[in-house]
Amino acid sequence: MSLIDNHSAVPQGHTLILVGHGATGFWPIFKHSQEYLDQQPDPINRWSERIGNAFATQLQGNAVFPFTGPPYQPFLSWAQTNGDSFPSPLGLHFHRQHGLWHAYRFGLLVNTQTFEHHVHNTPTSASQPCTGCAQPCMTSCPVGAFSSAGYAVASCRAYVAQNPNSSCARSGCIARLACPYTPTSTVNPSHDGYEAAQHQYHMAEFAKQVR
Ligand code: B12
Repeated sequence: MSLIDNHSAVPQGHTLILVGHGATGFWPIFKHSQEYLDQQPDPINRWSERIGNAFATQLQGNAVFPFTGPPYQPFLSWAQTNGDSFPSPLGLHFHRQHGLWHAYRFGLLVNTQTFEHHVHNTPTSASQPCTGCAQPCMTSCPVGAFSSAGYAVASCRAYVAQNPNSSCARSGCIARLACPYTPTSTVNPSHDGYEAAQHQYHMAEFAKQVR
């Protein structure tokens, strides 16, 4: 059942809190979780459900998840509406604080009244450094998967699947890594902040999807 019926509008009297993370912080916690360690499929989705539903219960609200679908809930459009992010040339969104290295894990739909003293719903505006950038992200993909025509998912996936020892598969998407912006949330500015195991996990999951 969808809590947000038309897949975009937040019901009146409710506030949607998007919960996600930048490059750092998530993996050190997640890698010790029961979901990661139990070797069952979709550990991040199951972790997100456990944590998201627990928060929702505490806040007497409901959790929504980015992976429920198709049709999928428009997490990135929601983030953009709030001024948190905007579409980068890659299609991935650029977050005002985390650059290209952010992802959402769940949303919390709560009664606004419960939060009226806590929620400061002032939309912010993500700065747009892509505009003046040489955009090395668009020219660094080994199979040219990103162009003005969009994202060639099949070429990207085939390359990663057939080249498990490539830089993309071992150290993360080269196009995403080419972004010169240093996230303010990254502890070590010379690195995107993901652990190698985190890159490898995400790229392996991506490579094995049949969609
Ligand atoms: C289906 C899907 C995919 C598909 C197809 C993507 C596509 N081009 O259509 C596949 C499997 C290929 C994919 C891949 C990846 N995805 Co993906 N994906 C989704 C998912 C589940 C649904 C997208 C959708 O149809 N939404 C419905 C529409 C209505 O939502 P929307 O907000 O209005 O639409 C926005 C997106 O379509 C976005 N968009 C447009 N073009 C592209 C291209 C890319 C590459 C991406 C990621 C997004 C994107 O712009 C729209 C708004 O401006 C979302 C989660 C979600 N619920 O949105 C994650 C999501 C978009 N993916 C995400 C990520 C991180 C990835 C990967 C980088 C994962 C990885 N490997 O680490 C890869 C990209 C490949 C790479 N080079 O590494 C993040 C994006 C975060 C960000 N910074 O922008 C999301 C939001 C998931 C999350 N938990 O946060 N993904």
